[in-house]
Amino acid sequence: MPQEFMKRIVEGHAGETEFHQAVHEVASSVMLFIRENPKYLNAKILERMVEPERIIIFRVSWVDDKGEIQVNRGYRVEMNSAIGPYKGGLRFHPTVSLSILKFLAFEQVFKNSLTALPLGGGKGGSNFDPKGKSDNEVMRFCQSFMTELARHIGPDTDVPAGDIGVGGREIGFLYGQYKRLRNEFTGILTGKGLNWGGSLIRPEATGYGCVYFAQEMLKTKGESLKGKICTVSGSGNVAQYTVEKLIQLGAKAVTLSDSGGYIYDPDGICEAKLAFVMELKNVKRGRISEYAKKYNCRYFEKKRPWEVKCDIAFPSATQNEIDEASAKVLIASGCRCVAEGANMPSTPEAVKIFLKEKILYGLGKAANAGGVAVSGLEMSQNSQRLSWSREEVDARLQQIMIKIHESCVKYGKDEKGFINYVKGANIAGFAKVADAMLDQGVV
Ligand code: NDP
Ligand code: 2IT
Repeated sequence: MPQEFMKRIVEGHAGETEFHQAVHEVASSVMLFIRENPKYLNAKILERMVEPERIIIFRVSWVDDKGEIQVNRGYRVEMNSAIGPYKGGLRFHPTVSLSILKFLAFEQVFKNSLTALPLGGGKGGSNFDPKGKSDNEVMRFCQSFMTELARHIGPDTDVPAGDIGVGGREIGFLYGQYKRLRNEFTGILTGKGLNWGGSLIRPEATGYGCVYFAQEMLKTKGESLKGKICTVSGSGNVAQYTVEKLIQLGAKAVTLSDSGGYIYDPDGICEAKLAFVMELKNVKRGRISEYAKKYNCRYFEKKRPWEVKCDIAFPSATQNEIDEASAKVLIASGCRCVAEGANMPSTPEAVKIFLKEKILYGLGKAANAGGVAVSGLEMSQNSQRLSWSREEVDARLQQIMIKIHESCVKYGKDEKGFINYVKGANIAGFAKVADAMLDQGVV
């Protein structure tokens, strides 16, 4: 059945390799569970889950600073609304395609289910590249993008947020345009500014949550983060707050990267150095190589940080950034834990190695669920028209990450005590959505 099922996916979604990869991982994890529970088989739950409920594709025209007309493509993949309104980020990056967004939307369904909050799954974005664009160009693009998207979203229908290339600046421009079009001040996006409906801890949530998840994984071995050498990829939202939490918990983060290469700082990235990175990346929008110049450490052009010896790796940049060769190097150098801040950063071959070596492998849909979880909390606060304190949101985030870890253990622990987080997260995420779909009939 798995081969036949995958054959249909590959034929029916031709050329969408990232989507095939994400479906294959979930299907392999849940096949046995489905066979043991024929109600899911008979109702063709998995067949229905892989078919997006709706996909919107649209033209985004805008005028650049030179007065030239630019045309991009916009998307929203509304994957599954069985347990709540579609929820998931928007990605602005030149590599954005239907395959990328379908894989991300599919992952999001299971991730959101794991948070135990009422959130369906979706993802959207554009092949627009914010790099090198002025603030005004980004604003004009966002306004054009939202002019179409606004017809399809709503606080009880579909609530987008940020992802690669979409941070506080873009969410602001998108929100402004939505409000102008609809004349409504509602919680239509998450990751909003703090004085116009945003939640405290939302910017930090993915990185903090990923470190909390790593902490839970380490606890199962009687270990803690204190003194651990950590490699981190990326230098955007997720990477920055991963490093911040690692510093707070006494671990030592020694790398950061961007699409140009990585920096290796054997002394560790301290608070002052992190503040420099935040200014560099979020305000000046510069390159991580500047860090190496400023702090006199090494920069490895066009390379990824997995060749640096570490105890724990935090891939926090993009999909398929750890391949088979990198996984082998990580294992050989003594890495015993991988916590994925990014979505699907490890290739299937890399995952196979992590499972074979029985390391603590926390896959993205469990480890990085803290971001969307706090987005869910932002929606709750917006509905109440209240703002919760930093402490309250952080405490809830920690609790959610602990519960996600427990769900992984429930479905992923074998008789010898090994926890297969891939199996655990996929089955736990699947069961809740599947049961809701059964209850709601053939739709
Ligand atoms: P940002 O745009 O803030 O940062 C992305 C970082 O990754 C940048 O340093 C960027 O470098 C690097 N990067 C992006 N694409 C590539 C690439 N193809 N090759 C090498 N480096 C690359 O995004 P986020 O930090 O928000 O997202 C990072 C990852 O985390 C993504 O996989 C995202 O899906 C995932 N994620 C994000 C969540 C969130 O709340 N933001 C929640 C859960 C998961 P450069 O600047 O050179 O492009
Ligand atoms: O991949 C993700 O979970 C996100 N980019 C965050 C989604 C959200 O709705 O907060």
